[in-house]
Amino acid sequence: MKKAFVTGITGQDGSYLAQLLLDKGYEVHGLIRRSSTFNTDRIDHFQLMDLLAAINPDEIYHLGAQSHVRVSFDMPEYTGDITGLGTLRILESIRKTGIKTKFYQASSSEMFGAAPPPQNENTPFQPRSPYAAAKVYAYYVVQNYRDAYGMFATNGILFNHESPRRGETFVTRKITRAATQIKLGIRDKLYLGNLDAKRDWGFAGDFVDAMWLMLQQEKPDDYVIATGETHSVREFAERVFAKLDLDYARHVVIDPRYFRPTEVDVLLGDASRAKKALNWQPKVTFDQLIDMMVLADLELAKKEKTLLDAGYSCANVERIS
Ligand code: F7E
Repeated sequence: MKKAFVTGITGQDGSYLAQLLLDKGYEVHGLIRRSSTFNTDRIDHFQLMDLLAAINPDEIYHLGAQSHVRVSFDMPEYTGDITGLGTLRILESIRKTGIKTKFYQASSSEMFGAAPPPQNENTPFQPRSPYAAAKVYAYYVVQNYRDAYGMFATNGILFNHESPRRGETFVTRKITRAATQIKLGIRDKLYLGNLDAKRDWGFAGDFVDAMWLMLQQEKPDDYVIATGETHSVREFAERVFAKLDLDYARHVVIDPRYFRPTEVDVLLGDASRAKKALNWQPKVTFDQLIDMMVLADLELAKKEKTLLDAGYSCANVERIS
């Protein structure tokens, strides 16, 4: 039985990937963030090494990170530590324990930043946030460990990927949550930042297939994973509200709090290498993704509505408004 070790297993991608691996018969181990107040910095790397030596996984998927771009401007050092150095810590633990494992690094399209679209594996990085800079660092460290120590280490450069399990502070989920609550009369406004930013949005469930495929290859390489379509935040909002027979312009309010000191204007991925080498392509279309998210959040909003009508207060309604 193959064994996998997944960091960030409680996140959106971690949950889809764990499901995929379990379906394939893997024994799956996961690492989650611990909310301990003890200072364990000096021994944490031992714990990681002990863990890796004990599990001896065939594959490691490193998805754990501080992954919110806006938050990285408020917490740049923490982001550099977790998102950048976190990757180095795992690679070092692999090297020192000498386990033979394949390693997947969750690299990001944010690394392309200001580079004009379309972006592929040969596009030079122009990071536009502390998050993106940390991911660039991790990307090069992965390549270095591959070259220096012959490790099977790959970078999956994933463009934005969403689902009903997406965190509620990312723009797609923020929109589907709010629009469905507005539909049910739970709230009236949605506060957003830059509506003109364009993203290549795919379905997270499709994208984790690509992660697994990368580790089944004979040789390690780096791959862009994207849909090859780009849409603005405005268009996403417009379509979500329209599905609910609502006009986004009546409910969306621009709030400067959500603007970023430097923005990534357009991301549009060219995943032809992955298509050719991995035989991977996305299955879920942009419209299907929106349908899936709206449907799931409509169910959630209905439950909230029932609770509110019964006199319960609903923390979530306050929190994301
Ligand atoms: O923003 C704009 C915002 O936070 C998308 C992460 O998974 O994908 C994600 O990073 C766009 C940006 O994702 C709001 O300015 C407008 O242009 O959903 P997002 P992201 O920054 O693209 C990449 C691939 C990753 O690697 C990251 O880990 O939407 N936008 N108004 C807003 N964004 C947010 N969050 N909230 C707003 O109110």
